[in-house]
Amino acid sequence: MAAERKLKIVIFGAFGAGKTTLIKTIDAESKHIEANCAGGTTTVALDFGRIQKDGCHIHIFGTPGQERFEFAREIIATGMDGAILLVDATSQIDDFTRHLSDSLHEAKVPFIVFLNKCDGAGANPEMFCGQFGLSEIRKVSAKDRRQCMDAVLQFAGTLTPQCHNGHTHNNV
Ligand SMILES: Nc1nc2c(ncn2[C@@H]2O[C@H](COP(=O)(O)OP(=O)(O)OP(=O)(O)O)[C@@H](O)[C@H]2O)c(=O)[nH]1
Ligand SMILES: [Mg+2]
Repeated sequence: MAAERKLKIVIFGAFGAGKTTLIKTIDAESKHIEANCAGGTTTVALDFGRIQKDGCHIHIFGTPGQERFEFAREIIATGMDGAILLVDATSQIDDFTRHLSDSLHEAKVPFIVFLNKCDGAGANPEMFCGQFGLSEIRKVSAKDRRQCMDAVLQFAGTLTPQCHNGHTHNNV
């Protein structure tokens, strides 16, 4: 019997960048712990979704974007094989997004930047050129299932599962 491959991918990003939306788009059965907030919702614990493709089980965790939930991000990040930094391409890059990018570089975790909300006229993806070192940057809309699946699966294909002993890729 062929061995099953398992990957853990964690999505980081500032408040309202679209992390929960992306996970809902790629997995209709995904789970979310959210609270009401200013006419919408905000993640107060985590999001969890799954994709299964060619014998590979990809577990995707979304983190809370509010800065005060740092402790939750640290717990969710434990043992991740790769990370996606989701950035709202309709606004300027903020300090918190820079902090997340620096932390992921320091943790030496493979990560990719998704510039989100590129479906909208207000998106300006060009302004992010050179903002994330050598990390790959991809334009997406978290509301477009095909785009999100392609982007996540292509990234997952570049990852090697880690030994999940709880000591890898922490402190983001
Ligand atoms: N037009 C457009 N709107 C989007 C897109 N992705 C997310 N949104 C909207 O952006 C808002 C915030 O989306 P969420 O998915 O809740 O953002 P989040 O990153 O999970 O936010 P926190 O959990 O609070 O950090 C919602 O109103 C979404 O509908 C997108 O690709 N295009
Ligand atoms: Mg959320």
